[in-house]
This record gives sequence, structure tokens and C-alpha cells, in this order.
Amino acid sequence: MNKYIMLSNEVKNGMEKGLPIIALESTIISHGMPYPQNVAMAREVEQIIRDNGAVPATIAIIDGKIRVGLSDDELEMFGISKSIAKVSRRDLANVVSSKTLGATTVATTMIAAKLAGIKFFVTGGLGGVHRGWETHLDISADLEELANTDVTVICAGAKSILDLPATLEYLETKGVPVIGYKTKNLPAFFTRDSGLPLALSSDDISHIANMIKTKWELKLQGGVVVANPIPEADALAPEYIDSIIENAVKEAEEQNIIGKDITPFLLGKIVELTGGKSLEANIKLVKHNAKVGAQLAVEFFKN
Ligand code: PSU
Ligand code: MN
Repeated sequence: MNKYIMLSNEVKNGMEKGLPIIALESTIISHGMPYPQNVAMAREVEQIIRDNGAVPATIAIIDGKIRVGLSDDELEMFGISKSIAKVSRRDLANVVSSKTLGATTVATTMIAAKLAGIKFFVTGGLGGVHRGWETHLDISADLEELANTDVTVICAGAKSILDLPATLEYLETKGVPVIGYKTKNLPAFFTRDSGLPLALSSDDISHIANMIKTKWELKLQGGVVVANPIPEADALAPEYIDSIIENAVKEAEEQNIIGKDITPFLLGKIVELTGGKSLEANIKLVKHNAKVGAQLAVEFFKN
């Protein structure tokens, strides 16, 4: 094992027993949701993964180590503290070597998962190509990581804070399969349908597991996205949430928020403008992803 990786006992035992391990990110806790709902979400998601036959491994950087599997107190700390760095690929070596606290994004959670030998990762939404890239280029390192790192990410698509058509095109260029689970179109996080058709879709978990296995056996390096729409009952009305997102994006522009701050700013604004409705939907979709992700990993490692 890489010297910077430190496994929790639960993860270590799970690996020894040959159970499927599911990586979870910590930026969704520290920068993606308010306290205390973030911590409650993190605990519930871990439990759903256990209940579905897999082992949760929430990933974060503590004291010079990439920790794979956090204690209850550590989850609490990442939820409540305001002084945790959001760590993407660029920032990883600095935060590890300076022994400060860091929350992992999709990109760095994939990197850690790969180092620990974990093949599946459940989250809410991906980073992507930001709206307005024509004049101000901003592309999440998540996309490049998906191009390079062999981890499957189960998510609810991406929020339309992003330019979703450009994000899909970028993933196509990089050869990243985006598979709609029980949907022919890309889900848009709070809503089930972005209107953008996907090249790949399946209603059958075992078919998806097989495709992933085949991709890696073909030595096609890089990740896979399994796009799992928010359950019907939890989805928000598209006109409602789209206008909120428009307003949030406008406010970010007015305040000249850029770089790594933009995604957390927009996520926080959306929670504020919806009076918490978006947060409820966000939690529901992550839990649904946890269930589907665990089922997929169990299927993948069968026999
Ligand atoms: N999108 C969400 N919730 C999140 C994030 C994105 O709906 O919490 C977080 C993830 O950690 C993702 C990161 O990897 O934001 C992307 O940030 P950036 O755009 O700066 O790469
Ligand atoms: Mn960016």
C-alpha cells in the first residue's frame, strides 16, 4: 500500500474479507452542504452502503495521511470546521506534505481510491465545464481525472450550474463512458432529465458491471460515470430550480467569485435561495446513489 494511505479498521477488515469497498468524498461534507445535515447525510450514506453488502470508505486528508475510512468524530469534524481546505489534484501534495486538514473532491477521491485499490465511488454530482467558459475558461479537474483514473463514479449527473452539453462533449473527447442507469438522458442532479441524450444506457446492473469489467480488461484507462437520476418523488420542478440556479450564477458573476470557490459558493447560494429544499433533494439523491453504487459493486465482484 502507498505510504500516504491509511486504512480504517473497517476498511481493512472489509478488504481482508474480499468485500466490495465504496469510496466517498469529503468535499461534499465540508463544502457541499451545511452543518449538521452534512454529517447526518455522511453517516446515513455509510449505513446504506453497509446495508447493501459493501463497506463505506469516506476519504479525507488528516495529518499527512490520506485517510480511507473515517471515525464518527472525524466525520463530525469535517462537517463542522470552517478551516478545511478543498483539495483537488493540484492541491493534494501540498496539503499532504504540510499535514493540514483537507477534504477530497471527486478528482482526489478517485486518486485516493486508486492508490487504495478501490474501484467504486459514490457521490452526488460531478464537477464539469462551467457556464461562460467561452470567455472565462473553468473546467473541473474531475473531468481530467475521469479521463485517467480507473474508478467508477456513481452520481446523479451534474448540476446545471455547469454547461452540461459542454461537459458531456468533454467527457466524450476524453473517452469516458457515461452510462445512464434507467435513463436514456443525462440526469441533471435536482431533476431527472437534462434533455441531453446519452450514448449509453442500461436498466440492468449486471450489464453495467460487465461493461466496466470489459473496459478495464481492454486496458482502456480511465473512469466510468454511472448516472443515476434522483428518485421521481424527490425531484424538484425544473422551472423552479433552473431559475434559482440562474440567479445563483448571476450572483457569483457579480461578486466575481472564481476558481475553486465558485462551486461551493453556488451550492451554498442554491440552498439559501430554496430555503433548504435543494438540500433535501441533494441528500435524497446521494442516498439513492449509495444504494445503487453498492449493488453495482457487489455485482461487479460476484464470483
Ligand atoms: N457538485 C455538487 N456537489 C459537490 C461538488 C460538486 O453538486 O459537493 C464538489 C465535489 O467535491 C466536486 C467539486 O468534485 O465540488 C468540484 O469542484 P471544482 O468545480 O472546483 O472542481
Ligand atoms: Mn474550476
